[in-house]
Amino acid sequence: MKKKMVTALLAVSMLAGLSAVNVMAADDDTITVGFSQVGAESDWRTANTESMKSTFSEDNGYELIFDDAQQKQENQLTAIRNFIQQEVDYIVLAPVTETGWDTVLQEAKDAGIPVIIVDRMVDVSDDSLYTAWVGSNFKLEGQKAMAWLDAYLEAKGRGDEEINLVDIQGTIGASAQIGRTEGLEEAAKENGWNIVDQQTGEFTQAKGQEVMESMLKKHDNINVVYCENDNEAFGAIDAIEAAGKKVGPDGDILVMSFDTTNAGLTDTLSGKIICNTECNPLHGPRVQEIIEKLEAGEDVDKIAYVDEEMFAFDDTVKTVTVGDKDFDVTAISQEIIDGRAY
Ligand code: GYE
Repeated sequence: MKKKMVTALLAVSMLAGLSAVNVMAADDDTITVGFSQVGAESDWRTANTESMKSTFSEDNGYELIFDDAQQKQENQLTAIRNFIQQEVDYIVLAPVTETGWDTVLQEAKDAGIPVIIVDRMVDVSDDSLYTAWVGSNFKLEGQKAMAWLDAYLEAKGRGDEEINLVDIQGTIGASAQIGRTEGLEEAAKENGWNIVDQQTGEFTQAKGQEVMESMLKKHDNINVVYCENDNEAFGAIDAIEAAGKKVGPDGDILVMSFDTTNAGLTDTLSGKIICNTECNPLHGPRVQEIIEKLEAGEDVDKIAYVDEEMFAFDDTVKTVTVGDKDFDVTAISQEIIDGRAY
């Protein structure tokens, strides 16, 4: 760990007549974590960053080197190489997209630095290039959302209607996009729904709005907008309302979303977002647990999925089934929103 710094501190402390042993001990206890974060594109991401920063605090015995890659993989590659040079104890990577990590993760492995992947996955030829991954089952999220839509339309007597969906996708190539898009496409096929348009909104409100505006100009028959995160939904809702259409249970268009951030659930309470499938961003303590186990020489799970909930505007649909598993759907209330951590 930061050998040059320890040497420098030793020299200074010896000159000052301090105990070199104390300096060594203090430095040895601190665990240095380099965290390469995707960016700050969404409310989800902000909550994720806060979770990491509050967990890997000085008070908790960590030194966190935080790098915001501004949604660019090349920035993440640079950050990881800097972490290796700084001889951090652990590298934590929230990868923007799945591919393109083999070389830099091999460099980390050669340097003997364990890499923990959070949130989205990496697609590497050799799984030993990372120690552990923790995040969400994005395909399952999409499947749950679609099972909800199927049950909702059925309950509203619209089971036999022609249904036209548009998909505002996340960052193309990100696990959250890949899984949620897959969940939608498979369900559309099964149920005979039309996906009339599909474009990326880059997980941002501004792009979500822009994409929705262009879709509304091209199609006058949209029944459902499937937004792959809350911020895209905020932009889409603005665009729909600006075009003179109404969102919500009694409106022209149903907006669906993922993340269940505070603002997202507030829009769910009003029905602007009809169904919101949780994606939990509070990964700080989960990564900390992995690091603590590694420090203690214990085994860690290679892959760990987080349990997630579902919220809807009302209780029309109380449970959904995906495969052989049932998932509860909670009708959102202000009390629930106030009691949540993000
Ligand atoms: O849904 C979105 C964020 O990868 C799960 O990234 C994450 C996604 C999340 O920008 O809001």
